[in-house]
Amino acid sequence: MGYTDFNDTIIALATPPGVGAIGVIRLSGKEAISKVNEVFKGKDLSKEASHTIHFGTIRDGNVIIDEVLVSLFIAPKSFTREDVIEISCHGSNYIIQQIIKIFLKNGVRLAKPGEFTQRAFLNGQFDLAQAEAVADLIASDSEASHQAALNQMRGGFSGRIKELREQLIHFASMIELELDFSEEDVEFASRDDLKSLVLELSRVILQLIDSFEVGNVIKNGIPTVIAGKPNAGKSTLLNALLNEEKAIVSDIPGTTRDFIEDHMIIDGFSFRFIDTAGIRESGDKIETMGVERTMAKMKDASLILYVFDLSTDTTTEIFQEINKLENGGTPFIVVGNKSDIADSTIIEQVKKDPRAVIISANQKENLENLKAKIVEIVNLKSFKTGNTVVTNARHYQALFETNKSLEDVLTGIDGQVSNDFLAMDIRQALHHLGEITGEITTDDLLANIFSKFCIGK
Ligand SMILES: Nc1nc2c(ncn2[C@@H]2O[C@H](COP(=O)(O)OP(=O)(O)OP(=O)(O)O)[C@@H](O)[C@H]2O)c(=O)[nH]1
Ligand SMILES: [Mg+2]
Repeated sequence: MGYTDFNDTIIALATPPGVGAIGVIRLSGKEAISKVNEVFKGKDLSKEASHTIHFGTIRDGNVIIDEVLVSLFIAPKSFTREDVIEISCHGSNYIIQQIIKIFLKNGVRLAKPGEFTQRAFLNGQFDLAQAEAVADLIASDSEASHQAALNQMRGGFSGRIKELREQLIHFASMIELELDFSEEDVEFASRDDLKSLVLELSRVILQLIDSFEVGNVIKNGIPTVIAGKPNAGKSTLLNALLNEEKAIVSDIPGTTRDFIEDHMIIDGFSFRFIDTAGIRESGDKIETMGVERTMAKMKDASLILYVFDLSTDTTTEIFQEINKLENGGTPFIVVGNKSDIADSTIIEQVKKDPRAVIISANQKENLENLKAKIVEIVNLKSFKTGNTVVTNARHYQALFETNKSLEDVLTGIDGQVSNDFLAMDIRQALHHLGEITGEITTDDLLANIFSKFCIGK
């Protein structure tokens, strides 16, 4: 049985629960207009044009519940492509509950999570990848993640994939046709053309696969680890960047034992700053575990802010440490801290390294330069992107599987395997491609995707 029953009319609060200036309740389905008409006193909505707004009251019997504005969207010109009504009422929990209750009493059903978007998908408003982008768009909290989601919702890579998929379908049918004429040894599908199509498809898919790392980072924040020796001022720096006393600061080396992280948006990028335990040999078991975790975090980071205490570290120590960082492979910034109490000679020497920024974390000096440097490095890694990026793990998985099948196709062409094997591999690739845009779906898959949406979307 399908997840959606199209004969139902559904209702849900579309705005966040809780008190607000207004609340918007959304209905969608065949009976949306007639059900609202039963309790709305103002105008006969069945006689009104689409995309119009009407003032009136919602009544439960003779009792007025609220004065409302009703927006009318007549199928198919609505989000779900069904008749849709949005009731804007006063944003009190009581009013919202009362209004929804009236409709539930009158045979309207409470929407499941994501059911409005699911109906939009099933009615052909957009493909599956676009529907999923709706959820990402709602969840996006930075310019970059917003852009990636918006891009995808408006078509993104769906168009290109659809186009290549259609060409591949053409080849598949040609090869299957050849099977019917196998006695006669004809070739409808040029193997050279097929090969270049598969190579082109592979290229696009590999690009999308590569973009997943970037996409994932955009969605979840760029992991930026603050590391260095104990007492270097890492926690002070975290607090200064966040403008909040998030981590404990003290002059006792080894204060931070576990990592502490928080989000921050700089120049439209979402960062995940992670303060870590100071790196040193320690007899303390817990501190040693902390140091191990720091090392692991540094490996997974997109960027390391390596903090030096310019008032105690020597240049030899500092350049040795920089050497080690270079071997680690992760991009890093040399943060020379405590400029307020450090010698000018060491400051001048460290400054020579183009990756260095000299700051005073507790005096909040030169933090703007540090932020600019952070953004500069991130820009180099092209996390900001007008290009389409894959942010969705399900798409990533399907692309990965597609690519495997395409490799089989290529090996098949080169090894001159029989047509039925070739056709099978192509069909397999088509299957995985179709999973992305939703030409191939199962009820389980749909239920799984849409259940992650909020109710009312
Ligand atoms: N003068 C001066 N002191 C600073 C500066 N930044 C941090 N400190 C001091 O340095 C000491 C250590 O700071 P923390 O931020 O706790 O250092 P940490 O690197 O997190 O240390 P652990 O958690 O032990 O690894 C504290 O007493 C801070 O007040 C600075 O820019 N100038
Ligand atoms: Mg600390």
